[in-house]
Amino acid sequence: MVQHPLIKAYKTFVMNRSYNQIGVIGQPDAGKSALINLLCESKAYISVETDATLNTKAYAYNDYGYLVDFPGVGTEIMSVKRYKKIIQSINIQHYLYVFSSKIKAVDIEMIRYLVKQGKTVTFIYNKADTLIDVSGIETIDALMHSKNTELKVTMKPFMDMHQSYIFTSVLNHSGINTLKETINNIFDAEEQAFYKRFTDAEYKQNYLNYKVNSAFPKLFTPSFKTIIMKENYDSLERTLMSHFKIQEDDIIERKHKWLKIESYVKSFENEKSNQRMNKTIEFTKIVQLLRTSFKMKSVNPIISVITSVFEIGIVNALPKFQAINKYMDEIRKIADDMIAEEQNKYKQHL
Ligand SMILES: Nc1nc2c(ncn2[C@@H]2O[C@H](COP(=O)(O)OP(=O)(O)OP(=O)(O)O)[C@@H](O)[C@H]2O)c(=O)[nH]1
Ligand SMILES: [Mg+2]
Repeated sequence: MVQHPLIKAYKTFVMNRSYNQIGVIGQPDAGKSALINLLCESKAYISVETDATLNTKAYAYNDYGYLVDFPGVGTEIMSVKRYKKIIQSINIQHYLYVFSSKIKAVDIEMIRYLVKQGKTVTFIYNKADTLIDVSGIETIDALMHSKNTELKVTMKPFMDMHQSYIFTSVLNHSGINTLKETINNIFDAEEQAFYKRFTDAEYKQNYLNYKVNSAFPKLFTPSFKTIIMKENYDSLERTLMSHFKIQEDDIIERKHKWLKIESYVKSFENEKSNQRMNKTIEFTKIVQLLRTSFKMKSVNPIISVITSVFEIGIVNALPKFQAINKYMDEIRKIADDMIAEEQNKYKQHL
């Protein structure tokens, strides 16, 4: 089923605040890429946003989750400092830390950093097929046991250490099912959390607030002045509708009482209170309207808007601003209805 653009956009908004990626980091040459290659059916990667794009690649693990391939920690091209920067810029909560040899100082530094950042770390010991005691005295179980002791002793000073390595081998596939289970559990929990957020009333409001706030720079382009001077609001209406990803059909379908910006202007102009208000109050009200309803971050559009207010005259400008504000409110209401309908559909599945 093709999803409505508004719903798609809301989904992306919630997704960007969720965790559908697991980072695969660890020692250089430990087999991180080989593990991902084995675990992910789809070999096609998608690049991760942010400037980490150059260094990381995300591979689809299942319908919900991605495994993100990182370069090895502590190589010449990837200093620990740079590595930390990448981790900071990426929206990943869970990491698999892959070893294939003794724990080194850079590993400890990285893991300590991850823990400090509130990330969860799962320890993998890959190339388990190479765990052989050359003297033939120790069994594989004894070797694994001493590896786990090393891990616990090293990590204990800075994290709750109740986990052991998941021993894996890309060569003979040992431990791969256990690893898959661990990954599935993480993604299942995250997917549940995603749908909880998706169906949350507060998330819907956050999204709509964000849409209202980000409408401002789109409305107040250099042509804005001419538009309101000529009282031709078509393009403003189109901009707002496409910004909220609402189509005429959506409005008609919902039989929403719908007025054009122009009619709102007329009704605001007819309000007696406007004439009674003193000019300072009116001006303050416009600025307030701009600040509260648009919560804009940049100062330039506000200057251009204030300039046009002076040119048009405050008394003339006020009803126009009120009308645009009211129109945006109406669009917001429709978007709110549409998201609420979708939320209810999903709630039945939860
Ligand atoms: N014996 C054995 N070799 C493995 C295993 N996994 C990977 N390798 C080999 O180890 C080498 C490194 O594998 P990669 O997957 O490139 O390692 P990586 O951790 O991604 O390396 P960087 O990205 O450079 O840090 C390759 O030659 C793999 O074939 C394993 O389980 N057992
Ligand atoms: Mg690699």
